[in-house]
Amino acid sequence: MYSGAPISVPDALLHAFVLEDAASRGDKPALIDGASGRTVTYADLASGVERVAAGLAARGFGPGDVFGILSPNLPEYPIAFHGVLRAGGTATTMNPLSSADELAHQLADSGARFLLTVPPFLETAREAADRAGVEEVFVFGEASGATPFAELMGETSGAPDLSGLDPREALAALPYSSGTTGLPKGVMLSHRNLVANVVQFEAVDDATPEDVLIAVLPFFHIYGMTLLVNAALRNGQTVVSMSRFDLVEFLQLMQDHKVTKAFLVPPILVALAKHPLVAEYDLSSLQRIVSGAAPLGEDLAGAVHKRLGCEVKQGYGMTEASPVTHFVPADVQNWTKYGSVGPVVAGMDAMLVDVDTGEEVASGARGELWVRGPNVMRGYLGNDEATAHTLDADGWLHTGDVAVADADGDFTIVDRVKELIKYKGYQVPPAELEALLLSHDSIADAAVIPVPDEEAGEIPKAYVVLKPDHKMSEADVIAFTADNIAPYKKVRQVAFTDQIPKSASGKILRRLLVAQDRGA
Ligand code: 4UV
Repeated sequence: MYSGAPISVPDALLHAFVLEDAASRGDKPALIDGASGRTVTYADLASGVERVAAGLAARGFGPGDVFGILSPNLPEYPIAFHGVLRAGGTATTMNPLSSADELAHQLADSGARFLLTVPPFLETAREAADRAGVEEVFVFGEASGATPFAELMGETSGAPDLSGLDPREALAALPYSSGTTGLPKGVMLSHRNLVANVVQFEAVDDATPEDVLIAVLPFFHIYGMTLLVNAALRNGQTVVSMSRFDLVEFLQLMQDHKVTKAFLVPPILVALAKHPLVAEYDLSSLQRIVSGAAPLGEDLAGAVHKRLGCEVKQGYGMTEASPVTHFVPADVQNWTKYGSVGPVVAGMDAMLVDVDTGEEVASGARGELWVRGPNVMRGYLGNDEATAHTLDADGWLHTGDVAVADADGDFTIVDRVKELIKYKGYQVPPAELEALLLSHDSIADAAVIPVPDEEAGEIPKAYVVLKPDHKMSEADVIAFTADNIAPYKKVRQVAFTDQIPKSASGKILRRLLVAQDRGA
């Protein structure tokens, strides 16, 4: 077993912990909209959160209630997120690329009472909200058919007394993750889980209020939520937000705002290593790039370091762990173990376990990574079976990732035993695509596996069995998935076959299919 240094987690609610020093930071910019330069100061943030909470309380929203946020990164996003928490409620953060079906599922499953979106997504949001029985839809700005977010912020006082709320029990966030198997599920993260992960991250980070971060990773995903919203705002950093990735805009913002630290995913490092435009910008302020959410090639990391001259380090985590469990500490100099995600963070235990026997493996051997600590979720919402499958009685979270640890206690992720596909760091659950494919009139059976891809990391490939006398082309299958789910989840390769390999109990033999595909 590997154990991080002990930590003490304050008994605080997340918004109170994150915003502890916000009001006293006054006019210092907390968030800047990359596209327009619109700024939310720390004072705006502190007062905005109180106003949102007061407006929600006036609408009878409070502890036990869920609020959906469906928005790209905007400087006001953290005001909404922490405002919901300050009202005693839970935020379920949603991927803006989702289809109406996906949104309706998340809204209904989480029992969301309210939904906040932006005008361009309102039509899809409204459809999903109506289907899921959401009571009121808000928009940043204005659009017909929704209440302006500004209306929620009309009251300056009236935020409730939350002294009765237990940070260990109350849920702060409910992001969705497919975990090791099946469809996306609500990950119950308590205030304590998320406070703990900020403390754990701070123990390995060297944040200062002089730091400027670029927020190109989405705030709705746990990587952005914890590092770019919670840790950054707790530490008085300035966050430059981007609502979508565009390489030119990204480079321009890094240069103009003198960004010091960048949390990224491997596909952006591919662009930084290779794209000719990168040479035209002055990125000398950049001290460190952290890559996470998907495997980072050693050569790629080395190439980025060589080209930009900044540190390149990795973090590793998952939604179910709030998310950070491994991180290369900021105080480690001249780090060149580019393939490694570093040691387990403070306050956590980690163990590598033989997948077949459940026994701890010998030092240096591969095993499934299990982690345990105060940042591990309370469970999946309304799904005890999936919770029991992932969290064991001793509190170990079975990550579904295979890792090795070296003599220094630095871990390297080498494989994945769970079903998940990661497209550019985004979750693509094969079970969701398989269920969709099976709903097509011409498809008798289907299985979806990851195929390596240089830019995206992995892409989903469908093996499809057609019904007798039915015809579909590869393009038909791809178009059918593209029409029904978020664009990043669509099937990108198709193979037609006579039979999907399955176990006696009917489970798809994914490893066999992957091996056959690699040999094909
Ligand atoms: O649940 P999720 O979508 O969560 C994430 C979280 C990424 C983070 C978190 C904290 C960090 O400091 C950081 O750098 C990145 O993506 O997906 C979880 C799965 O993503 C894969 C792995 O399969 C997880 O179970 N994954 C995440 N980070 C890495 C990774 C990595 N560095 N290398 C390989 N796979």
